[in-house]
Amino acid sequence: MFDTLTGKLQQTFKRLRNKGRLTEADVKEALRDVRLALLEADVNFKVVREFLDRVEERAVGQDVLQSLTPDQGVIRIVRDELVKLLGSTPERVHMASNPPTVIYLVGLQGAGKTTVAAKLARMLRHQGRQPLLVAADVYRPAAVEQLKVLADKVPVPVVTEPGLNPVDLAELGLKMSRRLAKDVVIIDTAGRLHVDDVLMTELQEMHRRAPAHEMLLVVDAMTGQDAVKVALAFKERLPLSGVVMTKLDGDARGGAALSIRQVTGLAIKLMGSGEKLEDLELFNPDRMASRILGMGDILTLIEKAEASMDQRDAQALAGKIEKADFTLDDFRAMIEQVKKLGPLSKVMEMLPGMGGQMAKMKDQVDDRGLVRVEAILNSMTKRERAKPEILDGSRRLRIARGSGTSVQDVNRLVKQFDEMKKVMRQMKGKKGRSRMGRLPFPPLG
Ligand SMILES: Nc1nc2c(ncn2[C@@H]2O[C@H](COP(=O)(O)OP(=O)(O)OP(=O)(O)O)[C@@H](O)[C@H]2O)c(=O)[nH]1
Ligand SMILES: [Mg+2]
Repeated sequence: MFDTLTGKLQQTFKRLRNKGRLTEADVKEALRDVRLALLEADVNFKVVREFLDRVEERAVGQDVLQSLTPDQGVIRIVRDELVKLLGSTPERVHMASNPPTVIYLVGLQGAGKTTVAAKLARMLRHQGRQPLLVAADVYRPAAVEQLKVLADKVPVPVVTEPGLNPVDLAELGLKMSRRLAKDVVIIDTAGRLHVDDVLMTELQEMHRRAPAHEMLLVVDAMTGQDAVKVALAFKERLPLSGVVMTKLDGDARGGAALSIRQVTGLAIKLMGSGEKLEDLELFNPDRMASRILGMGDILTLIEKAEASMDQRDAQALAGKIEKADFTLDDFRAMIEQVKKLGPLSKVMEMLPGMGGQMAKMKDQVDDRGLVRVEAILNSMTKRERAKPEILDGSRRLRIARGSGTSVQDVNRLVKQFDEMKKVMRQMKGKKGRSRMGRLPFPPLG
């Protein structure tokens, strides 16, 4: 996410750090680099100017320059202002006090509306809600089928009715939700190539007959400032309540995410970070600023771990780690858990210091390492996993053959495992570890 921007900002701050004492001129020079980085990232020029004015006013003050760590003072100010740029506090998708909550997803062709509809249904289901999808894109031939396929995976029911127009479909969706006792109606609407009058009039009519509690504009982060223009045009005609920014996993430059709030006043409420159904996150300005500055996003990572882990498994595992009574079988279970967090490259992106320059490294860790470790573990017998000390030369050779790896690979794994156990023994009894401390990462193979 925003690798180029993050890399540039990190370089700038590194130069600042290497200077020790800072003069006003040093800070101004650094801020010129920040300006360039933001402009290259396609952030709206007016937003950039106002942002830097605010940062500069605070950063060249004597209290910053004469502090013991002026570089950190400057970085903190940039971070603060970035958070403000992104909207300060997270804004949620509101639920109606009197259900069903009606949520419209609107936007241009290919922005990600249909995908977001299914992702949002999944997220709401995980929160204990009962969503219903309405396939109101009757223009693109395969649109209804696409939504149904995604909805089946959630799973969540879809309202469709051949021959009905979008306005009638929205109304039918509302009626069906009452009949089926669903508390959220998510309406997937048709996209257009450009903002056009027919579409806007139709959406207005839908809203008149089945009023929206949330009308979310879905925009593609890769389209940069165009996304901002689209948002302005939609906002003129429709009561938008927020933005869903998609494709933040791609090599978007950051311009759309960093400008849309300032230019349109619309809050980003959700973000899409991949093609899979679980790749939808609540947008959090504070965490996003940290990610942009390469400071990582440990909080999101912990939340993901907690959401994807079976609590009982996690506790049992933690108990074993605490007692240093940990076998290769447990190790295998742990790898399963880590895999649920998503591809390793994505996990690494959320670790501090992994943005920018370090981002190159993340291309080198891939999930093949994990797959190899798993293959080796699967080729062992249950007894071998429970008592790795019985792994002699001939057993290791058999395991290597069985897993399509080499004896060296097997040796390395056993050695890494021994080392992990050693660490666990050292940790044994130590209290007050962080939650992440209970989740040591397996070797990458
Ligand atoms: N990488 C990535 N791809 C996404 C994301 N969201 C959507 N996509 C992909 O973008 C393409 C278009 O998504 P759709 O959900 O069909 O977009 P739409 O707005 O419904 O498009 P129309 O119905 O044609 O207007 C699909 O191939 C999706 O898989 C995302 O967050 N990341
Ligand atoms: Mg669609």
